[in-house]
Amino acid sequence: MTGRIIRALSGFYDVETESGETVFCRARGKFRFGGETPLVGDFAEFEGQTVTRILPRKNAFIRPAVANVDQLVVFASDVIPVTDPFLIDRICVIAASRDIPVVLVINKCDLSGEGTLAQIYRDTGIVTIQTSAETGEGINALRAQLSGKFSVFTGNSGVGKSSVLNRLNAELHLPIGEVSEKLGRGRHTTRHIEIYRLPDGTRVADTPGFSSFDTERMELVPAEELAELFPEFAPYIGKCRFPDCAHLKEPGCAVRTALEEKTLQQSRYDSYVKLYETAKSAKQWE
Ligand SMILES: Nc1nc2c(ncn2[C@@H]2O[C@H](COP(=O)(O)OP(=O)(O)O)[C@@H](O)[C@H]2O)c(=O)[nH]1
Ligand SMILES: [Mg+2]
Ligand SMILES: [Zn+2]
Repeated sequence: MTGRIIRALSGFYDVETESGETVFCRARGKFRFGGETPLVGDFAEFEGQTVTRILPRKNAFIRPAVANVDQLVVFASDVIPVTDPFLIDRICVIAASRDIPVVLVINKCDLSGEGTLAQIYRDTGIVTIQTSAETGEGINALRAQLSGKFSVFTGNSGVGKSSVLNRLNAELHLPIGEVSEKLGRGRHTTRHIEIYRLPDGTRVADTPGFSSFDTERMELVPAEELAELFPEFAPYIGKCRFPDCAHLKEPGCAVRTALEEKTLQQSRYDSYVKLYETAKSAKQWE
């Protein structure tokens, strides 16, 4: 039989069958499918209660550890906790480099209204939805965006991923965390990755938030590929004086001109430069 792994906990797997049942499985022996560990989102063959084979993946992430993702939903907030736009940009670039669509959800808009993040991302070409798990604002727009796909919720702890998922399906009752007023940081209430079912074949994986440890170990995209992964840079690429312009300090740079004219957002450009420099210095150490 084949099914999809919807939960993984220390060597045990919940597998959803085609008929919608959940079978509790363990993996065969000391599990190594040619070095691959089964991931949440994997389609797998199983016999009885043993997973015997992982089917080829469309894509896979290590942080968060999920496979066969249709879209990544990056959660952020302008208020307790404040999301660093660099974290958003970093995730967007990794997803774009693998052709995985991204949706940016700016939650807690009941507390912040049209805040800083909405302004930064308005003209980036990134699909952005403002939501409130408190008032329900934007929840239907998000529901429409999720419909029929397998989406993975990601973002820093405490921004409201689990709260929004509870809003999307009132039967879930996922535990939510307190955000410490003092630290402005969320606690990691969600400790594992699990796929939840919504109507119309919609699937959503809730994941624990990122720690700084995770972000330090996120994969790097080669410096030369970065500019094309910022969709709003597109009109300027190829218009710089030097064909190999890195858009850093070169004279006659169309990207920097757009920045000076405020057509591009400083925050996005700063992320580009930071990612560029990180990728370059990592390469030197190789
Ligand atoms: N005011 C307000 N609080 C929210 C909203 N969404 C979540 N919270 C609160 O933020 C805290 C963290 O929520 P949680 O869903 O656990 O965040 P997660 O770590 O991203 O899953 C909880 O105290 C929630 O009640 C929202 O839209 N508005
Ligand atoms: Mg959570
Ligand atoms: Zn340039």
